[in-house]
Amino acid sequence: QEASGHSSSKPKKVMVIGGDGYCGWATALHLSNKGYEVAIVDNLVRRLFDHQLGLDSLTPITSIQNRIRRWKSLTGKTIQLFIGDICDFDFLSEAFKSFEPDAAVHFGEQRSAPYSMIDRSRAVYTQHNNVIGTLNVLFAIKEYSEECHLVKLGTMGEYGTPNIDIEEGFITITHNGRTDTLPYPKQASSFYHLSKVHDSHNIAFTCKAWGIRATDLNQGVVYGVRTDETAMDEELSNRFDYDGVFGTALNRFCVQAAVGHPLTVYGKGGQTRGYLDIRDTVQCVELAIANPAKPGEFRVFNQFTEQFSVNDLAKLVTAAGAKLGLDVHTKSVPNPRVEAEEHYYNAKHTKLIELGLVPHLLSDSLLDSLLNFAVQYKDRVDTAQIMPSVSWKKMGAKLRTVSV
Ligand code: NAD
Ligand code: USQ
Repeated sequence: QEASGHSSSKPKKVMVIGGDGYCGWATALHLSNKGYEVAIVDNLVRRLFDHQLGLDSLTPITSIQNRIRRWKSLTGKTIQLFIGDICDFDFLSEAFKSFEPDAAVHFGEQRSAPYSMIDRSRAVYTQHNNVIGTLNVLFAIKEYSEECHLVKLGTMGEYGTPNIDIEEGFITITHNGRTDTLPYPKQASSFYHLSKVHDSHNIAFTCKAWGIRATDLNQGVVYGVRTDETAMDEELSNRFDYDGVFGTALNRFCVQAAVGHPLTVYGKGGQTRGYLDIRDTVQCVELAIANPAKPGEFRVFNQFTEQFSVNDLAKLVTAAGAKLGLDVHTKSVPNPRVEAEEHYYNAKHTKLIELGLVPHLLSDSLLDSLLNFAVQYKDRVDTAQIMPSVSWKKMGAKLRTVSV
């Protein structure tokens, strides 16, 4: 499809910031496979968090250098690599000047809500890393690649759980007889989710002030592991987090079922969110790049395919486990978070479908394969990492050290 913006040429060069992470690695390979020239920018801090907290991916992952070498040897395609911190503007400037991207996909943030709620230092780190990193990307685009389209990973959690339908970014309100279309109200519920709200405001402002072209992808919770490209070779394996800090709901439940740990439903389990398969993450990002925002346009897409409550997920995993001979139980865990446990939830998600997204819906066969995958790696599971260890209410200024 032809680019819809100012320049009608198809974007060719894509910078994937955070390209060593879960969504970023799958996306970098997918775009490379589709013929885009790809550069990964990453400071590898996600690997450092694992070392600091004593965590590990369920799947063994090799170094980013080995990953890229393997990709080249299998496909003949080159991925450039810039190792550094996007909060360091000199580094980011060099990467922009050297690569000259047509699009920058920005995954490179601290993305765990529990991590941001460990203590003051982690809350401050998260907001500094995410907000300053994104500001630097905006300045780099303005200075060095004015035409570059920013595709920024936001989160459905920016909206919280209001008692009305959630729109895609904007809501038309009539107040005292006058009508306007305004940013949808934001009610994030962790210092991490709030960092995304701050990012969205900074991006919207620079689109207006400087004419930046941007797409904010408010993504739901991602599940799954294999994509066409990461499944090509063991050295291309993606990471898969199951621990109480970085693991997300459905991925965690599959690993818990595989090792015979009760499924950890927090509180009443009515917490409802939008979810999507990682194969759709890569598809959505590709669609956003191929159909760029216009100069000065701030677009918001809600990037998820289906809504589930945590109780729905537990039921689905229990039934899928039974088919594989796994005896799956659920345990209600006192909720370590502060969030509504029974609430209305109905979020729009039509804009990516209109651009051509064909969703991979959560199916029995996908659950079977995810569970089989978890069973395959179950000897690598450290069951001590499964229960949640971060409390929204108990966090404070005191530095929390990790006890052995
Ligand atoms: P991840 O932690 O696996 O990957 C993030 C990557 O960014 C890591 O490789 C990390 O080293 C890098 N990074 C972080 N800060 C950086 C910095 N200052 N400079 C350079 N690199 C930096 O996370 P993910 O699950 O792949 O998520 C990617 C993005 O998608 C995040 O912005 C996240 O908020 C968003 N998102 C993720 C999910 C999900 O379920 N995983 C859902 C919705 C939105
Ligand atoms: N939950 C459980 N049990 C668990 C884990 C989670 O009941 O073992 C509940 C949580 O309390 C929450 C819901 O499941 O109500 C989702 O939690 P999660 O950890 O799967 O997801 P979340 O913290 O929201 O964060 C993840 C990603 C984040 C992304 C977000 C999208 O880590 O980067 O922004 O999903 S969204 O949820 O739409 O905001």
